[in-house]
Amino acid sequence: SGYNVWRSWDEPGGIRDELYDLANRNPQLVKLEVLGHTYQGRELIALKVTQAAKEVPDASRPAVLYSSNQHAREWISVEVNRRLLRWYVDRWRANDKDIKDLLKSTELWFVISANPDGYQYTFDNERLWRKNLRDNNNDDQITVGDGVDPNRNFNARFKYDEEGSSSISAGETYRGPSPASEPETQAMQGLLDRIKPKFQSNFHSFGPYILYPQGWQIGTPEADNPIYTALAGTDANPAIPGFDPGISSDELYVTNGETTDYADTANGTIAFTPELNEGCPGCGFVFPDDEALIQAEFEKTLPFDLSLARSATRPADPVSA
Ligand code: 0X9
Ligand code: ZN
Repeated sequence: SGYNVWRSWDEPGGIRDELYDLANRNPQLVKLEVLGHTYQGRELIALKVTQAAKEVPDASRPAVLYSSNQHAREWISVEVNRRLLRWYVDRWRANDKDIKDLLKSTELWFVISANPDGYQYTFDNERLWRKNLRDNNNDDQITVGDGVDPNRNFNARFKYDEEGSSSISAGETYRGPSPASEPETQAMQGLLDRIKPKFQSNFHSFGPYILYPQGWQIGTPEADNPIYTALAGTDANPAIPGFDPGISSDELYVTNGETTDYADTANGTIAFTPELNEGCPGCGFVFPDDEALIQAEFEKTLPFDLSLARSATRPADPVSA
């Protein structure tokens, strides 16, 4: 791809290949599942990571879901989540007792690219593409007016108002024609309903924030669940250093049809949206192609990510980062 660190979905040795490779090399720990297919036919892939992954039925152990790349251009979310996946596999392979015990009691799920069509498009065509590749006007080509925002298409307060999502197909927050109309949404929403994770971390950029439901609320909402503050931390002591924790509608802006609102409302999943850093002042969605900076962003989030996994067997009394 011409980058030092970033890799596209399709390229040989790219993200898709890596996921298959990881599953093939670790059959006792990793199970790869194809949840569905995108408009352009790419696989929507989830990995389950747990001891004897292929023998134990899905959702037989308390689950945590780590998801990323709903928004095509947010490459840092792919790298942070991919490194987290590898970190668990490496610790398990190194016989780290703590992680081995964790992976006997808990199942970790990873969706590294929730929007592989859009992700590939940011490599091949338009670096700042956000949405999926629905052909809104059915002209058999992708142009500026196409795409649905995957993070406005969920079946939670879908279309609640025009502030939190757009009716205009060319809009960056176009919600799509109906709740879960998109293959990407069906895959994620279906997975959430099936495994009913105790916790979800849905990585986005850019912040730094740790956002949590409900995102649809207008005005000054109150936290409805103290577990959120216990895990995200406080302004003075955030679970990820330098990040700003808060209710998403209050901290950032209002959304509807949003993933973590769905996860929380439908299944009681405690679901966070870490908005990762931009990597340099003014970089925005274009995090620098710099190994040290990318690795540092991953390491910064690791204690928070781990706290979710460690809390899965005791969700009412979580272990903070
Ligand atoms: O708008 C989004 O979907 C997320 N921000 S991003 O810049 N990555 O596009 C935020 C979603 C969190 N929910 C709310 N802010 N309500
Ligand atoms: Zn995003």
